[in-house]
Amino acid sequence: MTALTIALSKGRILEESLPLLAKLGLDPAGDIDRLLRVPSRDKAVSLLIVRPADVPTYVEHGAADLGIVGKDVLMEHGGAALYEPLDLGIARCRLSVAAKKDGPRPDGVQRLRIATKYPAITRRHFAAKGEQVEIIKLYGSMELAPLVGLADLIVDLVATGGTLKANGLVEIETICQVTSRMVVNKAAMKMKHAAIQSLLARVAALVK
Ligand code: PRT
Ligand code: MG
Repeated sequence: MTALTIALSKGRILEESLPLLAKLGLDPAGDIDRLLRVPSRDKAVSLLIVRPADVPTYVEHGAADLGIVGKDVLMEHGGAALYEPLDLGIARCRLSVAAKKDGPRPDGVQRLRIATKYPAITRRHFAAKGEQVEIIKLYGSMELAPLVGLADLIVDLVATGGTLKANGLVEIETICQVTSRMVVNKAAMKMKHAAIQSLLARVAALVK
């Protein structure tokens, strides 16, 4: 039996991954609220519970063979060092640009200030439109930035739109759709080919 390690994104992606893991017989056999490494019901598979933004790092370096992570995180991190064979269709949302509803349209401003957790995606997006922007990196609660004059716009994830609305913000542009993906370490894909392919086939059958 080939041992496999899967890095899971703690938080909402983990919540949405649990039903899938259960169907695969890989549900955590331990307290996922406390433990950072838990065995799964299948003795050959262990699970790492890590911050979403750290999943690509664990998988790239081979500390985990596979991972479950949002497309937003992959795009920001740069996914070239990983395989991304499967879209799991979970934790669905979109990455959007938003502005203050009543505020003056920030058109014609010399250099827009954009608050975001996604500086690389934001820079690429505006550069592709020929716009130079000032990026203000935040780690959360981006919605606050325009309200207090920290930024003209934000780039953030939107699901229902409820958070934007509650803060008097409106979506002005969608950058991309986001779902969670299964990623695989490149060396593991060769060395543990049979075990990984069989797992991927079982996952694919569940999400198709
Ligand atoms: O704690 P840490 O900072 O490490 O991670 P985190 O807080 O980013 O984790 P968590 O649990 O929020 O999960 C983040 C991942 O879930 C993202 O990388 C996405 O792939 C996915 N995801 C899916 C979302 C959302 N939907 C989502 N709606 N992540 C965040 N949101 C937030 C959004 O930032 C905004 O504040 O929810 C709010 C908007 O939701 P609505 O429904 O009001 O539009
Ligand atoms: Mg968080």
